[in-house]
Parts: sequence; C-alpha cells; structure tokens
Amino acid sequence: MKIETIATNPIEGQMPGTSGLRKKTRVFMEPGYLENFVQATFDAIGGGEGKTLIVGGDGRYFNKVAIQTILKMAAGNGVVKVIVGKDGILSTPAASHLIRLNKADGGFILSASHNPGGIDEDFGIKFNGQNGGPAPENLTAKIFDATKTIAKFKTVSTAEINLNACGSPSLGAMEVQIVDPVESYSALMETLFDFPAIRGLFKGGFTMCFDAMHAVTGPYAKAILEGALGATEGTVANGVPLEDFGKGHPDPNPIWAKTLMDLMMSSAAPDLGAASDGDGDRNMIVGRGAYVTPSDSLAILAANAHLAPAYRDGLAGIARSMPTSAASDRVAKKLGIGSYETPTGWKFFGNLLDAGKVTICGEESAGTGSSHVREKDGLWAVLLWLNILAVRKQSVAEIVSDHWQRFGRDYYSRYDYENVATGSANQLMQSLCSKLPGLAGQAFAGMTVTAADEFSYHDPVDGSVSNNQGIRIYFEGGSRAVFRLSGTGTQGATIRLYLEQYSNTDIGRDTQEALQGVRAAAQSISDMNAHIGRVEPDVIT
Ligand code: G16
Repeated sequence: MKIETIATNPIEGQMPGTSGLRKKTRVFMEPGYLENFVQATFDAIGGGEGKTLIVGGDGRYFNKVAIQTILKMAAGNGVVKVIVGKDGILSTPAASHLIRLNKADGGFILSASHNPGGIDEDFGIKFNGQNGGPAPENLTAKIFDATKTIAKFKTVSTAEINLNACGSPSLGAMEVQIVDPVESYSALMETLFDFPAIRGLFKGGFTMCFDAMHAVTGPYAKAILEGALGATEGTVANGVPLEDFGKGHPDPNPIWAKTLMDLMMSSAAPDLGAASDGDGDRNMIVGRGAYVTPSDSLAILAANAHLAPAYRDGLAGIARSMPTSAASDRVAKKLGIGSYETPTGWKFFGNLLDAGKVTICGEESAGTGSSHVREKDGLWAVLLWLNILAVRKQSVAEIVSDHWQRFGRDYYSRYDYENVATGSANQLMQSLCSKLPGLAGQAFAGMTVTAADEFSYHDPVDGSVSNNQGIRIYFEGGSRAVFRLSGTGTQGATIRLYLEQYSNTDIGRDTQEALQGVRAAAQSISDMNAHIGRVEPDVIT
C-alpha cells in the first residue's frame, strides 16, 4: 500500500486546551484540520514508526469519520498496530486502561467530553501517552509548535475499515485489532471492588438510576450494573449512545442532569442516582434527597476507600485540583497521608500517580479517579460508592452527614459566566491580578482578605512549573474565592468563580445562603459588573 505525503498549511488555533483540542465539529470537518493535528502529534512524539496505539471515542457525530482518517494516517506514519473499540467506541477511562494493559505507546481519544455533540456542536481530540494519561504540558506545547510549522501529512489511500465487528483486519503492513470496548474495563473493575457485596446489595432490594445521558457509558453501565451486578433491568436510563446525545448536554451536574435530579428529590427516588458524561470520565452522585458535591464526593470516597478490596491497605495520598474544595485535605490530614493541590486538568495528576505519591485524585468538575488508570473515571466512582454503601449499610444522606460531623463541612458552589467576550474576560483577570499584591488586610462586603495570589504549580516529581493557573483569594473565617478561565469552552470565554466556606459547627445551612458573604466579596473585588456587565452566572453548580 502506497504511503502518500500530502501538502498542507498550518491552521491557526490548534492549541490543545485543558483536555486536548476542542472546536466546533464543522471546524474539525474542514479539509486538513484533523489531519494537521494528528500529524503534529506524530511529529511531536518522534514519529509513528514501530508504535502501537489505541484509538476510540465517545461516539459523537464525526467520531467514525475521524477514526478512519486516524487509522490511515497511522498506517502512513509507520504505526505497527492500532487497537480500536468496536464501532469506534471507547470511554476515556477504558482507553486509558487499554493503553496500560497493552503497553501501547499512547492513544488518540476522540471526544469533547461533556460538551454537546452533533454537526453544529462540539468535537475534540486528545493524545494520551504511555502511562495512559493525557499528554503533559511539555508534550502539548510540542504538538502546538508542530501545528505552526506543518507542511505535509502522511496517509495511505485505502478502503474504509469495517469497525462494526471485533476482529483483526489489516491496513497494509499495519495490524488493526477491533475489540469489545467494555470487556477489559469491566474485568478491571471486578478486580477493584467487592462485586459479591454489591450484588448482595442489589439482591436485598437496593434501587438505583444511572443516567448515561445517551453518551458512551451506556454499554458499560448496562454490562456492569445490570449484567455483572444484577441491578434491575432499566436501572440504566438513556443507555444507548447517540451521535448527538439525544440533543442533550452530557454534563452530569444538577443543571444538565435535571431529570435525574428531579427524580432523586421526589418521593419516587431510588436509593442512589448517578450519571456520567459524554466520554465517561465524569460522574454525579446523588442520594435520595441528597446531592453530593464533587468535592465532598472525593473526600468521602477517600475516607472510605479502605472498604473496597483494591484500597484495603490504605491510600498513598490524595490530590485535588486547586479550585476543588479543601474537604479532601481534611481527610488526608486525619489519615496522616500526603495531600496535593494541582492545577485544573487531569494531566497534572499523572506524575503524582506514576510516582506512587497519591492513590485517589479528584476535581470539582465532577471527576474522581484512582491509580487504576490515568484518567478520571465516572463508573469507577459510582462503583466505589456502591461498594461503600454495601459495606456501611447506610443511606447516601447518612454517610454524607456523618462525614460532615467528623470533618466539618466545606460549603461549595461554582458560578459559570459563559460566552463572555474574550477581551472582557481577559481584562477582568488582568485587573484582578494587578490588585493582588495589596489585597491582604482589606475588607470587601464585610469580609477581610487574609491572602491572595495567582496559583503556580511546582510539580514535586519532575520540578516543572505551571504558571497562571487561576486566582485564589482567602478570607478570614475559612472562606475562599477562586477565579479562573475555562479551558474547555468552544465559544467566547467562560469565567468560573468557585466559592467555598468552611464550618465545623454549622453544617446544616443552605449552600447559597452560606456562601453569600464570600460571593459578594468576590464580585466586589473583581468589579465583575464593570468588566462583563453582569454578576448573575449562567450556570450555578
Ligand atoms: C477537562 C479536564 C479536567 C478539568 C476540566 C476543566 O475535563 O480533563 O481535568 O477539570 O477539563 O474544565 P474547564 O477548564 O472548563 O474548567 P473534561 O471532562 O472536559 O475532559
């Protein structure tokens, strides 16, 4: 089969953000757009010769077309073997697992995560390395540099590979292995959790609703929850992956998983509600009448992980992204283990996990995971909750309330200001930065600032430094406000304001009410109204 070298020109804006490259689907469909990024990645990793790769995606519109392009380009770049999920499907954590299991050199994951899918919505691609985790910053910088100088890409011209059945077709000299996307992931979960105990829980009448949001986790959840664990048929809702996620927004939070939230707050609520996102790495946990914030969920999972077989010997440490609440730090302190604060983005956990410094990681953006893969893992979090519920024989609400009584409560909420003009968003951040040196000691809306800075991360493993990772403002009385620009949006800028207030005495308040003070102070310090013309967020989670 003849390798073709096709001339191309650099395309602007191919900088991978928080989690790979995300753009409108139509942008990805423009001639050369996907090809440039894929070739830039091959160039940045030292070529494809002799390499084995994993390829799969969340099934959104353009997934299958993109996979065919990548397969041909892999063959053109001398890759020896590609393992692909049947129908082009692989959840992000399952892809991470396959990279590790097969000792592959890396993989391309096609997804725009929780962003909507469809020809007029979003598409994305990212490269994960040998450890199964998202490319670290030095590699994404190399990829970006390569996109700026690219002049040609390599491919082969051949008929499309049939992805609808498991098997081993070949593409010229390159071996292609099409695998069941669920099988090895499900086997991994069985090694981590007490499946017999969870089976017993369901057998005893425990009820659950898992909303797969018409995204990638449908087949995984059906096989594991309804299959291996014996949950009643129908436990998995919206379980068929659709190219446009049924026109939904596959982001598992109280806003976008509203139907599930309404069910869980009603008298018909099952014992546990859970949801996962487009590519299966995020999760939402909600008990009967009790929503668990991702920050609390991380802390509770860490405090109870020893109840699951894989974590019986305890945790090495806990890491959380900077905007995530301090709840997990309190658990680490009590357990006498290390706690780490990293920038937003799962890639920053990679070194800590590889070095064995941490076992469990989590983010406020609904991601939790452990050293079993190098991605956050939605179903993993749900299964760990189930394992804990099976052992403790208490309700979600009881477990949460017990946790607050032991550790105190970190009231927490995130405000998103979406589609802000990029210039105005940058101005707000710049003006805040310029105020930072003088803030400590000043009072705003009755709240006195104790410290304020722009977060820089010094990786304790490789010594690398990541600057400009968001602005932290701490106040007297245990509260904190964080400002950060999202790295995953595809339209204008999204400003995120993260609010937090700790109390170990008053744990039964309404969240928004408890955060009123810090909210007013943050909006006043940032002069939000003057910069973006509003203080009311588009989304509150
Ligand atoms: C991605 C990263 C996460 C990160 C999130 C932040 O999530 O993988 O680690 O927390 O982005 O998003 P933003 O920059 O918009 O705040 P995902 O699930 O989109 O891959």
